[in-house]
Parts: sequence; structure tokens; C-alpha cells
Amino acid sequence: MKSKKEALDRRSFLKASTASGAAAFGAFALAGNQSAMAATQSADSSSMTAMASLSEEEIAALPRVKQELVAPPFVPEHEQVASGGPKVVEITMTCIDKPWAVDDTGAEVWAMTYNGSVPGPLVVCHQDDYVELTLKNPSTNTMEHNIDFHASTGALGGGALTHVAPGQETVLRFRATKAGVYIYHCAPGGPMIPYHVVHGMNGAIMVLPRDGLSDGKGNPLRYDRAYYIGEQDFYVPRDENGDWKKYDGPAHNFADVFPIMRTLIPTHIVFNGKVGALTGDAAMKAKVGESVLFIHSQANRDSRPHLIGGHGDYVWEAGSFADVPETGLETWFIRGGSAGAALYTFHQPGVYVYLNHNLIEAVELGAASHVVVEGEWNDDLMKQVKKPTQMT
Ligand SMILES: [Cu+2]
Repeated sequence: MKSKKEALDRRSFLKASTASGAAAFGAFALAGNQSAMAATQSADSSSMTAMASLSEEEIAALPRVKQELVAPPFVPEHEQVASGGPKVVEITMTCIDKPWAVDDTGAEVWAMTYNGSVPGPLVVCHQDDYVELTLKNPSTNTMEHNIDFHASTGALGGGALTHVAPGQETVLRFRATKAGVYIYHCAPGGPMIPYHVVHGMNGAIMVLPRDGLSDGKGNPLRYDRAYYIGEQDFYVPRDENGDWKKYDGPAHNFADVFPIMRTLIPTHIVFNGKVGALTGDAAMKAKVGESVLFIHSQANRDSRPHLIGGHGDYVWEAGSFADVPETGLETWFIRGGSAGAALYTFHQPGVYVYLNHNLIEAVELGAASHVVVEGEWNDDLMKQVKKPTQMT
């Protein structure tokens, strides 16, 4: 529902704008309010409403905020319900190529990363915000990179406008017109597209509805925590003795890695870059009674997230927040090349396993993580009536 406070915020936003831009902002705010009204009637109409285009002058007059990106599974600080009107959200990503251990048995790749993590950082904004990315490719790298945002419209998702050779930087601005979770990835062209993606160069953006998430029936949905899980398939060559091969730099493994990629059989399928990256001390954390939003991306292969001992209370399986979420799911499906989101309220303490429920991919290849939940056990939900004992 459109709150009075938010309506006031919109008015104060108008007042704060420059006199020369105010008339245009009035037209924009009207379009925005129509969109918001539509959103209160039907969740699936909010992103369908055409928004007025802004001129460069009008965009220049919008508030600008810098978003500090953080390494997954953490997500940047953000509001769930947008205060005020659209903003320009400034982010910076630096391409960093570096050796990367993918397990504890010596398997290593030259990862190509955004900001040094696999996956790249989660970006968060609201529908109709503008995302302004500065993409840097330091001269210490040897590969050309770019970025294709599935959340954006035009020019190969920005891929055609963001090619940066080592030593270059570029700035891309796009308007986040569609609410949902979407992947982004490097797409420098030809075989380099899958090569960069399966060496870690992908991530996700969450474009929240301005009014926050809802169940599609007029009820808001809020989360106490959010985690971003990026699932990654790796194709690591072995030598004639079966040992993992190591290389001096990115691209040095072409002759060995492409034949493995073409088998479509990964050597590793992991969450957040490494087998066990989200277990032990690095496990995700929550408390009984908290609602946790799990954002899950897979830029290349299909996946089947499942929370052992819990459920997907509300699941935007295909990622679009304009759709009514599915409810009470046991396992959901992430299409290769997409992200999805699942909201769950924890009711019992303990260690939960969040995994890809292709159990071979989870247990043998690495696609598993832990959520450690603190709180009081509820015997009503589950009780061990008799401990395992020898049968008489
Ligand atoms: Cu790249």
C-alpha cells in the first residue's frame, strides 16, 4: 500500500529539486504515482507501467548515492522500501584477475572477477533508479573485460558499451526498469564469453519494487537478513598423473580447458567460489523468528536450491518481483543464466544445509552451504520421541 509517509517523501523530493527541473519532475512524479497505484492493485502490473523518459538535465538533477559493494554472501546496506523518488546509484567495479583455489585438494583457476570475489558483488537498487557503473580494468590485467546486465535494456545489456582493455575504465548508466533479481556477467565476445563466465566473472543485481517486496495479494513482505549465493561451475584440467594443473596466468589454459568445457561436465560446482566457502566459521547466520532472503544466481547451468529442514515460504523462482511469488516450496529451480530469490522465516534452531538438490553436485562437486540458526527449539514442530536404541 502507498503510505502517507512515502507520498510526503515524494513531495519533499519535488521541493528539493531545482526550479528549472521541477516541472519535469512533476510529470515524472505523476507517472511514478500512477505506477505505485497500479502496484497496489496488482503486483504484476508495477513493472508494466511505462515510465516517462528523463532528459540528461533531469537525470543530472536526481539525488546521487554511492553504494559500497561488499563481497558475497553479504549484501550492501539498503532500504527495502525506497524513500523519495528515483536516484542515481553509483557503483564501482574493478576487474581483478588472480589465482583462485576452488577446493582444498589443490584445484586452482585463474579467476577473473569483479571486485575480487566469486561471484561478483550483489548490487541493490529500486525500480526506476539509475545504476551508474564505473568499470575499471587495471593495467596489471592481461584480458579485456566488459559487463552484460540482464536487468538492463539495450546494447547487449551494456556489454557493447563497456569493453575495457587493460589500463582502461568506462562508465555505463542504465535505468533499472524491471523489478527482480538478475545476473550480470562478462561477455567479451565469442569463446571468451563462456570462458570468462566459468572463471568467476558473474554476479547479480537486486532491483526492489519501490514499495518493497509483497506477496502479490497486497501484503508487504520484509526480510531481517539477506544473503547472496552465487553458484559457479569450474572446469579444472588435470595432468597425466591426475593432479590438478596450474598455469602462469589467465588464458594460459585455453588448450586444456576448452575440451573440458565442451563436455559440459564441470569438475566443481560451488557456492561463492570454493568448496565449503559458506560452511564452518563462514556459514550464514540467522535467529529463530527471522526472515531471511536467499538470492541465488547461476550464470551458466541450471540449479535446484533446497533448504534442508526448511522451506521456501515465498519464492520468486524466475527472479521477477513483478510476479506473484510461489509459496511453500520444497525445492525450486534456477535456470542457467538467471537469479531467483526465496524468503524463509526460521522456526527452529540448528544447522541447516542450503544446497543444490542435485545431490551429486552438492556433495561430490561442492554446491552446498550452511545456515546456523540460534534460538529455542519448538517441540511442537519436531521432537525426538525416542532416541535410537538397540531393538529388543
Ligand atoms: Cu571478463
